[in-house]
Amino acid sequence: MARVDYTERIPNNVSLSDNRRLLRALEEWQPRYLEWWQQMGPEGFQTNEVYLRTAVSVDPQGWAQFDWVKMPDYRWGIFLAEPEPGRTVAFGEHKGTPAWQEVPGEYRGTLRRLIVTQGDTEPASVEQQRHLGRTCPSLYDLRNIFQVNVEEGRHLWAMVYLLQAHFGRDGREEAEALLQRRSGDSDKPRILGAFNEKTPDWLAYFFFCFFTDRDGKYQLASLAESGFDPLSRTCRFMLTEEAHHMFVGESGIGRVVQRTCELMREHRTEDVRPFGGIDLATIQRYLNFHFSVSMDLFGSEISTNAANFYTAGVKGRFEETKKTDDHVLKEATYPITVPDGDAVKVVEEPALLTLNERLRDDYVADCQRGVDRWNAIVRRHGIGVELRLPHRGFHRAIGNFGELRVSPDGCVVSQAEWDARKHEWLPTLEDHAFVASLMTPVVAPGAFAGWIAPPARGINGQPIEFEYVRLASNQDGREG
Ligand code: BYC
Repeated sequence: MARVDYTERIPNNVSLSDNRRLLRALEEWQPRYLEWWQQMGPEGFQTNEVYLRTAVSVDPQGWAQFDWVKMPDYRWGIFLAEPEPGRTVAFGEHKGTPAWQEVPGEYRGTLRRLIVTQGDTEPASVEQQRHLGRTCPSLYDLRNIFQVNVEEGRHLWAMVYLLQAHFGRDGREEAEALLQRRSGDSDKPRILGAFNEKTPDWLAYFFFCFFTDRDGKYQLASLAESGFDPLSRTCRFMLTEEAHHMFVGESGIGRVVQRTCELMREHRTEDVRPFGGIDLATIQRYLNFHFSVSMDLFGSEISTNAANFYTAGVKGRFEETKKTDDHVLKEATYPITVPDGDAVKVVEEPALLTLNERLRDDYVADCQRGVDRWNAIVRRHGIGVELRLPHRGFHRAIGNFGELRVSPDGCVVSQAEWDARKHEWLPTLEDHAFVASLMTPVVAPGAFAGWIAPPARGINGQPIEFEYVRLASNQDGREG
């Protein structure tokens, strides 16, 4: 069961060949997906060989096989984690009953919407990142972004499989619509805010992988608790791939910080721009932006949607099954932060209504651990500056703080003060122009752009100077 069948046109471990109708539907969708990939996937490099990992089984050990692959030939397929025998719904009003193998009629709309929202983010991120290969800081980074891109493509496959297998005609229509919407398009935008923002440069990209992919981790982990077993199994496997994306983000920013600190020490100044580095103040402003747009992805602090998802058993909490409470939460409360005049205060609200905030809290704690690791790099250089997560109310568009202006340290400020100070808090046009000026491609094996340190080690035990993307055989990647 665990092994993936690669003799099929669509690799899978769900015995697709036994279900002719579903197989046909997916085979019809496949060429349209490839068309989308050619149109909206990475610009250039489509005929270059890339050192990519592909899933060959869903076992915790050895699911990844590394090989040279041209991206359009990547074996996108359908992989579900192993079923857990006797699995039951772990929370909500169906707690303790057998997990569902088919969609319960009463939750059809809710589940469809969650799956579509999740699915929509995957192609969106590929679209947001499509131009970045042109300005890669190294072959190592180029390979990593392509790995992330093909896996986001596979995550789209994962959601499309659920739609096609379990939602009939509606599911087929949604699968088509996932290929029609476009990140940032004013007529047919992607569903969630952060996925319509631009990812203009590699600093933004690394922060996106750190903050926005981490939202992916928390949302997928909550959906992995779902009583709808196929969704749970799909998300469990997706989470193994997601870990690499966050690694790319955390190590990417870590390497930028490292390089900045080296330049600060060498030139005894905070202003490393003249030496081709990205100053910590600019890094902080980028951090503020990406953290705040990712915070919005958790929805409102008070959400009847979230309460309904939970009570229905379709979306749980992070690590639901490890928690020791009643998993029904009808009586429980949870503290949330709300605006209070020009400050904020903490109030207790019903736990069921505040599930988005609870997940956001888990997320913030995880983000903080990453920021602490970046700060350890700064400290190792004997530099007394700290990167900080801004206040949860800062620069929010969704929820209690959506209508307010809040400074990074958590004070509610007037529109006038916001306008006067936002250049201190968010990347300015000038910051973007400066970072853009550093984005010249570096493609010699083992070479790195001057604004980022090399990684500690290569991919899959290969040396750092390994030719992770073969450009020589084809000039596609280097042409304008
Ligand atoms: N932008 O009760 P509310 C990933 C809408 S990332 C726009 O506050 P709810 C990845 C909401 O839809 C993970 N609209 O929130 C990362 C609702 O609309 P309706 C993606 C927003 O419903 C990197 C209304 O506001 N997965 O995988 O409890 C690369 C009121 O909603 C936003 C998921 O999100 C927003 N930010 O929760 C690649 C999991 N926030 O009903 C991939 C599935 C809220 O009024 N989605 N709204 O039309 C969900 O669980 C929920 O839909 C949300 C929102 C958590 C997103």
